[in-house]
Amino acid sequence: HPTAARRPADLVTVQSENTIYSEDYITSRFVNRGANVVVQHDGRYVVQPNATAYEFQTTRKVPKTGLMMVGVGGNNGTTLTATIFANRHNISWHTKTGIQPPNYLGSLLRASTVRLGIDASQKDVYAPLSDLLPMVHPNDLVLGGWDISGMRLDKAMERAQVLEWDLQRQVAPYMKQMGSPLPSIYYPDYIAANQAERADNVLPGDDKQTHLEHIRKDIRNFKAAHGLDQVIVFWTANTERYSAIIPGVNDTADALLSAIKTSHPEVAPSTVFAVASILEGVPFINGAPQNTFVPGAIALAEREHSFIGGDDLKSGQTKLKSVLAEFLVNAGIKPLSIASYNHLGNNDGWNLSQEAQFKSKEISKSSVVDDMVAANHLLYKTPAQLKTEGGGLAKGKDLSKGEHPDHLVVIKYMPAVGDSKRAIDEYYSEIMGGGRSTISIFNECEDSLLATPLILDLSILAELLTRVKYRNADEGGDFKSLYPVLSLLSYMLKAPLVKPGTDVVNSLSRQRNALETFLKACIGIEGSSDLLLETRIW
Ligand code: NAI
Ligand code: DG6
Repeated sequence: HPTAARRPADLVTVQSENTIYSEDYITSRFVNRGANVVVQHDGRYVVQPNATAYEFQTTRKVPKTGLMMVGVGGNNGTTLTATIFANRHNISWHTKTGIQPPNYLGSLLRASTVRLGIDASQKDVYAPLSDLLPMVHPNDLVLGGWDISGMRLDKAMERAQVLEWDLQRQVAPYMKQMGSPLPSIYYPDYIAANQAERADNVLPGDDKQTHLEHIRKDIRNFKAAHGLDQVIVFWTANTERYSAIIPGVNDTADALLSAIKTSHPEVAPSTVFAVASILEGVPFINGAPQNTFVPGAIALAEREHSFIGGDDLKSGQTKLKSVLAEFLVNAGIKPLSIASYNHLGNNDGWNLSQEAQFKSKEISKSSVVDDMVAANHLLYKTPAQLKTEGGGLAKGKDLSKGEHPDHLVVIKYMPAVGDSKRAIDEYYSEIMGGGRSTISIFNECEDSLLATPLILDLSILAELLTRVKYRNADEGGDFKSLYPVLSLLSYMLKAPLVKPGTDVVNSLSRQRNALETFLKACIGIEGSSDLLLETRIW
């Protein structure tokens, strides 16, 4: 398939003493500016600005990259595979409204731009985000993966009922050529019982160590068979129940490895895949909500310097929530309750109709407003304020983490609507003088068409971040890899995994800003583009 770059490399070139282009690397200098703050007893804030200079070094050669999806036979897996074939082979299809060309709408990298600066006539200049640094093009990803359902991919695409028939018809021969997914790990109590009927492609036995070794070998074989430089492993399989965190079982790297050796029941299939990827040194991303990354898995990733990212794709309702909740709180309006309902009729919805799997999703969907609420103690009292000033809140609320809006998440399985999820949200807020504001939202769209571009963004960014190294500019020394938990991927994730002990950022605008700032830093551009100082002075 075509792998030649369709556009010249380094479309964005920075001319500055901060940026050096060599044959192999882009090296940039970036000053990270922050502030240390001390809140005094009398409530005053004492702020000391700080600045640390870093150098970033990005390898320019884009590796030949494979994407191995766990759950490749599902709605996301087949939709992504078919979409890449459509784009790669420039397949358009007939719909009732006309001819639809292929595209990657919904992908931050392929369908959004970033402001670089102004031109000679003071007009803003925007470039595609994907042009900032050399990145894998989605069309060039070599696809493969596992599924507990052995259905051939063309048939699995049909089963998913996501794509228009005329598109399915045209990509089917390519999907057929890919054959059936690799057999996968199936521990029945981790996913809903209703999934058992499709589990006809499973690794034999229940020895978790053998399963781990099998998956490691699959990754190596895939890499060798396709002559790949890099592989990304992506969990887009069913949502699992949470694993219990048990000291001595999954709390440390060694405990987790020996729990796999002894086939402990609290090691999930997704964790076996994560461990396999970590040990193979390939990035692993969890697109579902369960706690795949038990503390032992994170510790193992740290020890092996292997990249991980997660959890759960932030595609629709939650993405909007991470905008709206921030808008309200930052506007000084106080959400009192947020009620989110949705119903859908795809296999994901069916799996989530079982309590334990719903619980995993409920947790990831509910955590998304926490940081916004915590950022405004004028609206929401902190635990310390509650202690000194008193609570005065509704009964039956857990105030140990401070004041918080009521937050309800309901998901119902409704077979008739298939992949076309309906999401209904109500934001009920307090405004000035005891007034109330109610915002209601109804959204309907194909779930998998929102989710699959995120799989691409996450995979492509994860690959890129493996090629970025850094060092302290004043101290010098060797360039080092980034910290293994790739929190820069947060924009695409409902419950972002971050370095233990650091704060999670859920705000969509802050997440995008962080990513954009980082990519710009790698080419030596710094500064807030939204200040627009030149437009505010004489
Ligand atoms: P799906 O149910 O259509 O596909 C999941 C696939 O995983 C199925 O083909 C199933 O046979 C397979 N599977 C289950 N356990 C497996 C295992 N241990 N190993 C290999 N394969 C296994 O679901 P869909 O819609 O593709 O979603 C996939 C995941 O992504 C779900 O966990 C879902 O909650 C999550 N997600 C989906 C979003 C969406 O909008 N579609 C958005 C956010 C997250
Ligand atoms: C129903 O909530 C099924 C889920 O898998 C969601 O569709 C998925 O997590 C996307 O959620 P959201 O909140 O980002 O639209």
